[in-house]
Amino acid sequence: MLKVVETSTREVKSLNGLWSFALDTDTSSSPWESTLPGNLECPVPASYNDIFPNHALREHVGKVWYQRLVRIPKSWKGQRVFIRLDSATHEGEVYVNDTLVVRHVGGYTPFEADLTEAGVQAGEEVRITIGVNNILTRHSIPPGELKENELGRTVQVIRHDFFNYAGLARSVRLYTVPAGVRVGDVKIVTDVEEKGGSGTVKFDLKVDGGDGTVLVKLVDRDGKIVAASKSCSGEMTVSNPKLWWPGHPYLYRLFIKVTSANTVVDEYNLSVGIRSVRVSGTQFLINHQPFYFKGYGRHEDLTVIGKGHDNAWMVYDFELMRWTGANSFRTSHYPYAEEIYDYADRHGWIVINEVAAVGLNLHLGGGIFGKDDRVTFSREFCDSTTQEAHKQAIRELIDRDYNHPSVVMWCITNEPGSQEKGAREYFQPLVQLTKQLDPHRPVTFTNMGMALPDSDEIADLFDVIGINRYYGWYSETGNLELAEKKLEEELRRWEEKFKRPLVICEYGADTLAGLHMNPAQPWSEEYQSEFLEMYHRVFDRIEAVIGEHVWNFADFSTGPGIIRVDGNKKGVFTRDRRPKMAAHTLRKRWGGLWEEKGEVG
Ligand code: GCB
Repeated sequence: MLKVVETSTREVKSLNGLWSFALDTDTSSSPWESTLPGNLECPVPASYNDIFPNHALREHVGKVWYQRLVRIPKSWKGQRVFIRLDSATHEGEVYVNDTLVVRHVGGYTPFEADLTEAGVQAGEEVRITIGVNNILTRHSIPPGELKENELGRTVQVIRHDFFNYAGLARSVRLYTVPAGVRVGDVKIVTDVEEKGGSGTVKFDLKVDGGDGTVLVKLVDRDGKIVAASKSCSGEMTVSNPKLWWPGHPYLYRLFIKVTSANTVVDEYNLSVGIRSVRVSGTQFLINHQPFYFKGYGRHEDLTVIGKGHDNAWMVYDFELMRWTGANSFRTSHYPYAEEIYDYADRHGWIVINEVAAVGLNLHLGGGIFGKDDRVTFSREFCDSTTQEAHKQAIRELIDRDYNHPSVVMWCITNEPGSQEKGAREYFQPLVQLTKQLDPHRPVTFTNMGMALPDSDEIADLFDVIGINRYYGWYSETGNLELAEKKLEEELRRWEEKFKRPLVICEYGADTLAGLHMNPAQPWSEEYQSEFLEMYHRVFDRIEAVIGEHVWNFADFSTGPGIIRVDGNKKGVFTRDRRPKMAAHTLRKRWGGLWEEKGEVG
């Protein structure tokens, strides 16, 4: 699916703003046929849960409805008009007047519908109604289950440690494409010669709606054409390219023009960063140089708007990460808003891009999710239908984010029950699919503490092993001396057995901002700092460790639970982004504020 851009042949209209809003329990069986009842309004983009100080809305299980009247611009006559939702969590259905135009399952990837096919005319006013369902089942990604409680009420059981925010948390837009011949898709792969000297940009264009002549130009930031082609697919060589480096990105632009009967019928363009990514032995190489990941596991999580995308907070978060000296992050535990990857491309951030496959694990420790006697990868929980949904989530993520230079690796699951019977059968086809869809990027997963080097069934399938560990927190609580010994012993076993790069994708301790203790005790700012310092000592002793992502960048909202006080408090920053002592500890280690040297075309 093409990213939405404005060009001489394509226009965009944002539908962000206030929409009428109602719960399914308050609406008729076909709410799209008339005006929604009541007078609630909900902003888009935003999760709806925290907008209303009301249990019924915050803990709603099922569908909600958004509705608004939209005028299709008169000037759009003769164009094809699409509606595009950047996400609807976890399932969306869109009606234009009384017609269902699209239904989509999967809460963190975009979908769209051709409104022209539904008979929509330029100049007309239409009623757009969007149903959004937040239910997670064992066949969804992420999986969950519905249960009935003793009051006969349906409750949503989730198996992940973040609040089940839902709604339209990202942009909704209308856009046009030419009615006839037009660019349908474009995929870019770049590479860099080992000795420098030249780079290559492979491109693969799809032209829809008939035959046209194509012109593809790669242009540098001064507007100079550095390579051009008249084919739909091919490889362009750029001599002495300006490379896209972490912290020092350079973006070219690829301009695509489609001509038919001597007239330009479509124009499209996108940014291209020339860089290579490879794994060699225990190293992760970007442009043939070893790269060390410093940064965070994060969440899309803000007060009031939940997982809503907001540009002010986005820039602030990137600036805070840069202030600590971080160079990278993981989109734990789902694909983030597209604006975040565009920003990362322009500012040289490295992204480990994660599929929303979290909670494929019935036996996770820590007491967070309770006890369960079932086998995770079996007919009882994650079965072949779940696996199909998981494949679809991988396809949609790779399709959406293939062209981002910032994305260096796909993470196809977080902390599955990878020591369990059936895990290998479940994951092998998923790794295969990922590599088939993108043979150029390494694939990883994050392993959890119950699947050790000798019991994990899947680690050898991956190019890089992501490891989440909590010695000194969930075990050896308060005893960093013993935690240090155990952590080192275990990491050495991973290194010896798998001889490939290890990225520590999570390590952290819940910390109450403002709580100080001497000597340091769990929950205090001192303990979080000493905990991180202990992990860093161990990482520095182990060659295969090529990255450290602290859990978490900021405190975040979770479901209720006896080990969560107003959410998860492992943030280096509070939920409103005030630094804890750990932020200063990380600045010392990571070098603090780095200078931005981006050159963006
Ligand atoms: C984990 C999970 C993450 C949790 C974290 C914690 O291993 O991957 O989602 O939030 O632990 O704090 O318990």
